[in-house]
Amino acid sequence: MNQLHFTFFALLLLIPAVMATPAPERPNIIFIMADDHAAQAISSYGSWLAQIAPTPHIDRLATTGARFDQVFCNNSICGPSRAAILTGKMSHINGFYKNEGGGDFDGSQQTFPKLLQAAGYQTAVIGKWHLGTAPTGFDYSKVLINGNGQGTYWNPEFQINGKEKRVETQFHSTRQIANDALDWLETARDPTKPFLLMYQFKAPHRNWDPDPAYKNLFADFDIPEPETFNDTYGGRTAAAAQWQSIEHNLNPLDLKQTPPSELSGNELKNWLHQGNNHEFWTPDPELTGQALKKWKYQIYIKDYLRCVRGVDEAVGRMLDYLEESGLAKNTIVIYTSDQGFFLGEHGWFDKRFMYEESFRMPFLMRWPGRIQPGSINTNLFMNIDFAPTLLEAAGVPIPSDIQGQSFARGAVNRKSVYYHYYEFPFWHHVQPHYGIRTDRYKLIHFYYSMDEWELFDLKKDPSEMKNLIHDPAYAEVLEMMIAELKKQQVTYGDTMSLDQMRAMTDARIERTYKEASWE
Ligand code: SGN
Ligand code: CA
Repeated sequence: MNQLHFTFFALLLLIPAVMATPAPERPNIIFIMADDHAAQAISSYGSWLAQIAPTPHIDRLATTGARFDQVFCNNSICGPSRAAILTGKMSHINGFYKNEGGGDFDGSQQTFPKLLQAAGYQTAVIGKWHLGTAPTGFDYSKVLINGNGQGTYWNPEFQINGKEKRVETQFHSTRQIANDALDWLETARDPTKPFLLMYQFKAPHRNWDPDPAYKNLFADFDIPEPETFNDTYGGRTAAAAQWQSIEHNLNPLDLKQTPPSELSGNELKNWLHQGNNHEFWTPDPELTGQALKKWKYQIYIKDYLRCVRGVDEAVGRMLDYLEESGLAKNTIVIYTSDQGFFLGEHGWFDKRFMYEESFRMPFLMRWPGRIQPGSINTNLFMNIDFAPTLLEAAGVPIPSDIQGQSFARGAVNRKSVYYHYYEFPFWHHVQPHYGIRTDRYKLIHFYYSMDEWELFDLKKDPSEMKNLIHDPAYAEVLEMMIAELKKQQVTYGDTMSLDQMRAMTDARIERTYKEASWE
């Protein structure tokens, strides 16, 4: 056999072997996260807002991937949720418990972007970060730093790669972040490596200041109120004690009111923030009670949904780019939010409570070739599962200290999800609490300056209006739930005494990051 024939035969033998085990191509990952975007404001989740305020682009991820219906947050505020996502660990393990007085994120610890980077991924984060310290584990970062890390809708200030500061004056924050993400893909991506892009909006966070391009949306009609709009909180003491009600706590700044022209400095600031400390404010002494609440709701919900529209269109631009560039076929795309939000349910805005609206995170995921288009996943998942899931998807071993479980294969073995919220009294006066939720029941303990337990049967009472804690018909369920709660606390190592937990709430850990001097 001459050389040519040998090569030919060798090739013939090789081809089937190669076809049977193709070299695994590691997927790119685009992790899109909005701020305070409730599932109720994503049309594929089908709420009372779905027809009025559709999100056709975010919905594309549901039709080409999966909609996850039971994904929950460990601690429903910004920094703590983001820290849990990055580390795959609960707040008491990753050390980031609170936004207010909670210090800075310890960026020297293990995070999933660091592990991906070490495994050869090119990594970038663009947009909201809100963890104090500069991002670690990223080849490129451009994150919002003004407004104590919240960023602003207009003239947002960014920190680039932990060094250069830049105020962007041309576009609304949503458009700016969208431009920056596309620009990074187009000009900075290393085509020899897979990538992770964390693409994180400020919108639709308070004070819900949309791009003027959307100012006429919903202009000539009222948005319906949700069913529990006029909840009176019977049997739920902590719910009655909050400061996040539409009627009492939306302030003139939220409501886009023009302050008296003679005010300036602190006087102006105080005028704009009436309501933050539960002080009553109305634009007109005649406008009170239900009429005032309805008036405030319309302004709030319309601006919120206008901000969502901007995010939806930005997501559309990204999905179009992925199609046009050919990247779509090997890119995992996730859309989520750092937590849920109340859109008038129970009469509220904001989050923090372990009630469904704020505890639940929207989560849509496209993974070509792996997730059946149009599927709906109803497994119980948590934000601490994202890190191990993405590591597994990238073929990177999952470190044993990660507390979440990978759902890269579709499901995890879990009876309940665990929650623990610490921040009090500011903002919003929501009692610290912990609890568990199974497929059907939820048990919550509000413990800081009250000792109140709540039990809900989500099948019979999905809006959580009826606390069953003293209902003898649920005695057995309660016993089962208490046992499950204790089990989860041991599993996650959240076994502090109530006094130690209260100390976490009381701690005021200074941020080392200060807006003016963060150089
Ligand atoms: C700001 C808001 C609060 C909000 C927190 C936390 N007030 O302080 O209403 O709960 O952020 O939000 S504001 O008047 O300054 O907008 S989080 O998303 O960062 O957790
Ligand atoms: Ca948030």
